Amino acid sequence: VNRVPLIAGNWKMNLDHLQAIAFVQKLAWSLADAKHASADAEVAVFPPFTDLRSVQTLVAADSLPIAYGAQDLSAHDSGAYTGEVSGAFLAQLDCAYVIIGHSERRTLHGETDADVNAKVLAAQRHGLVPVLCVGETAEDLEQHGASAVPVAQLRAALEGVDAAKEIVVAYEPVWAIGSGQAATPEQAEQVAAALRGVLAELLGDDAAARTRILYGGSVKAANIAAFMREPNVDGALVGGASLDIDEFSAIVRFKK
Ligand code: G2H
Repeated sequence: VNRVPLIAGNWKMNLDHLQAIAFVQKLAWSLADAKHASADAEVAVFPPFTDLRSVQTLVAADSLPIAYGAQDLSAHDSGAYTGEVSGAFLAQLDCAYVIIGHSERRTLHGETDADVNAKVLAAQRHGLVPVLCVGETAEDLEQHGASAVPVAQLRAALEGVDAAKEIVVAYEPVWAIGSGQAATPEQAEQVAAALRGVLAELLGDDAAARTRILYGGSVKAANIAAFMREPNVDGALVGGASLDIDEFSAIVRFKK
């Protein structure tokens, strides 16, 4: 199976409205710029909720080759959930993707494996592709090795999931997030291979072969190619380096 690489920029709570618009325009120019090599990857950005409408308008106006999604969604479809955003609303904004279970949500907002599972199911109900984040802390790594916690998180998140619907998995070791200390490509490959094994077991061989597994955690232009050379790594979820247009443009143009 030929998996199209996905380079996803997770802006987190960064870039205000004007910066967001400027960034998407610059990214579109960069992708179209014939002076540079073409990007062989699908490119996606994940702005704050408040800029999804603007990004939708920009992308639709010029049919820009930029996918986008939200950084979170509610597990519920509608109702008395003050401050929450439904997958139905994200679908109306033509979001293709939604990040679910990022370690910052798990750690800072107490999201459990059950919450993450409910959100994955909610995303699929509304036709959104979940970008499901799993990863171990430094303590988990020391106590259980690299794969145990991500594998357990993936199993929990996939409960009741429809194998026919697309899902993206992002392996993000918590110790590598925003730390400048990325995992080695070999570490990422080892866990990605274990995650693909779980996908095969729970969703079947076809779904496992189709599913893109991203690496995330201190990805930058200087290290993206090494990750992409690993057979089970199909792209990257990029945080800090996705906020710099030159850096992100270089990342999406990685050459193995
Ligand atoms: C991990 C990653 C993006 P960074 O959070 O999801 O961020 O690239 O800044 O480590």
